[in-house]
Amino acid sequence: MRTPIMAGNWKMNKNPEETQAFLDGVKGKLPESSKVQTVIAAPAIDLTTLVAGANGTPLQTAAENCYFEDAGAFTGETSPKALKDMGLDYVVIGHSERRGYFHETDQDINKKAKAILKNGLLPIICCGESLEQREAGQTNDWVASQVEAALAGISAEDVKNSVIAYEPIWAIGTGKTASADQAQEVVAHIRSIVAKLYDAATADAVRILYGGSVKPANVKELMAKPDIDGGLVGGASMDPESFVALANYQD
Ligand code: G2H
Repeated sequence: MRTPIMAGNWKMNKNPEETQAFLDGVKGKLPESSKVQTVIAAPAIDLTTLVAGANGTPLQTAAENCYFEDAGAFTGETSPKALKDMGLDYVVIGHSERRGYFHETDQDINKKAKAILKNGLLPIICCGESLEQREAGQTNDWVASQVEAALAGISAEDVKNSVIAYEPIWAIGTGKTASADQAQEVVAHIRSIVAKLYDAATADAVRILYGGSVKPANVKELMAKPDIDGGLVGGASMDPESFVALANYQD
């Protein structure tokens, strides 16, 4: 049995003061982590506030990116070791916005995943196809190649604890959600790729989220699908009431 995860991804939104207001808004309203794990991924400048406010609550914390070296002359980058020292739980890597706007490659994402795991954090590895790729019938092959590259050289044990997020680029921030059937189809395909690369036990354990315009109105239908283990939610994760509704989708 895989524990569901509802993860917010604030992207480049909110300052520390707004982060604190969000934490005050969700306080006491999130499910126990044995029922649904809740995670917020926030900008680096908000992480001190986020970690302090989440301490002692079920909320877990994530960075939205990091570098693959622990320290050194890498101006402007964030150390995975420092994130671990601060008390973070997860790091989102390979989001299509990072791949697209900041030219991150599959190789970068693989190095980041290894650095994150080495430091005792867990990666949330994003993958997903563009509209052109979907229309050309390339979705499954493309997503498989992204997952295979991201996981290269990572042990089955580490993969079992990691999280993969399927985010079709055409559904991100557009209001256009993939239908629950479309999401299930690709998420099941990703699980079959993990089974091929590792084994059935690893594929059975890894949590695979869907992301792309998830909101309280569509979360139940998505979460009813057998292979979808949660959501990576942008726009609808920023308002405390909306995030509380998403986290309590089972009620
Ligand atoms: C996809 C998602 C969060 P949104 O990027 O990762 O954003 O829910 O706004 O489509």
